Amino acid sequence: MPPIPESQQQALVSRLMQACGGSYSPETRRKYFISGPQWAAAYQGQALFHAPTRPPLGFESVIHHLGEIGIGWWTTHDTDVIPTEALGTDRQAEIVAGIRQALADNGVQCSMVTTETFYHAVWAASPAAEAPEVREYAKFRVCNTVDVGHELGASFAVYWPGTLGYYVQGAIEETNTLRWYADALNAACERDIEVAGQRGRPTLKHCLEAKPFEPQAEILLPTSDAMLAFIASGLLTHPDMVGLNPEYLHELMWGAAPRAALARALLAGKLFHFDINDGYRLKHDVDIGVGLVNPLDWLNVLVLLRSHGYQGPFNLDFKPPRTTSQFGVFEVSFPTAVDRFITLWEMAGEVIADPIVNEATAALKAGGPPAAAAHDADAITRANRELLTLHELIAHRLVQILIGQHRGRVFTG
Ligand code: GLT
Ligand code: MN
Ligand code: MN
Repeated sequence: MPPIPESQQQALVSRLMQACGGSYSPETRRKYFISGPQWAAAYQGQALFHAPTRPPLGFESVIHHLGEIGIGWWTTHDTDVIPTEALGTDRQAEIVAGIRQALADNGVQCSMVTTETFYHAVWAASPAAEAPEVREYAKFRVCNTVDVGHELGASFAVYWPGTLGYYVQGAIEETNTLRWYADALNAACERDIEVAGQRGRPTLKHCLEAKPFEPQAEILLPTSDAMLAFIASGLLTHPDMVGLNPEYLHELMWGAAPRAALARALLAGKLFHFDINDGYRLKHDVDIGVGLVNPLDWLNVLVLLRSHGYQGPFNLDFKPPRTTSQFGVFEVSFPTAVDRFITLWEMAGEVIADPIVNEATAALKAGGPPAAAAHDADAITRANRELLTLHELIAHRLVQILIGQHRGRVFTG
């Protein structure tokens, strides 16, 4: 192939996108509770060893593109859209009014707001630092985010306490830090009760998000399970208002089965919100688009969620790769992520309705004939021996559904 002139490269990408097929209409996409984060769309590709590869992007452009694609909800950190020095000022009110306008103009709603308590130098020793001024400032920040959330019509607030941990041992006392962190969350819940009352709105759902490592070496609340223990620890004054925002990759990062982590959250009644993406075990938070790495696991995750009535929010917390251009972020990255999610979600419905999966599952639950002696381990084993092969058959069936083999798709060479 001859070199492709720069002026023809976008057209080539668009033509191949069309050729891929399998995309849903914006109307169909809007039926799912899928949200697009400001920080994902505006991510410039920077990292510790990486310079940015894309230009900065404001909320007007992001909201406009999400509306066009058919992503009906938008999420943001306070400082993704409001400069740190403008927080809580008249300038904030102007910006928030501009966001409301952009949302209304593009048919997009704000579902979630979150406080950046990790990027600015003030958080070097975490939002629950020893210095009381830092902790008071953290309270101001989370309360201000609650205000912004109500102003924008959000229903969820997320907390990722990125720097709640340490690099070097012995410098902090963990129980103090956790108590201080709880103080900030308690302040946010109190503020929420007050503002929701004034505005006649329901209170927000406050969702804790764990990440096992990065940016600190050691993290005090590294997993969703640690967060559940924290919620139940007695440190929170409104534990009923606080639940989880698990992230698929963050559970995978520490070596967990994300589906099992979600199951534990469901049992606790704390699956409030879900960050969807993909990546690899025991590696960095690469935030790859949902289903690009582990589609079979994703299918299984969605079977669990669908069968427990969890319908969203599904927050596209991925980072378009550095190799993707600004044009590609909205031409390829976001639409393909949404469309893979929708397809996997609908396939999960197929799994739930599949006669083979259902009969196999029912047979496993029915078990073999009761053994003559209830405490005869060998007899019980024999009575169920052949049925247990169904585990592998079910796993095969899930792969068949994933790759379309259940509909006769075979390799023809
Ligand atoms: C950051 C983190 C994400 C969180 C965001 C919310 S910030 O990008 O890695 O997983 O969801 O604070
Ligand atoms: Mn996340
Ligand atoms: Mn992540």
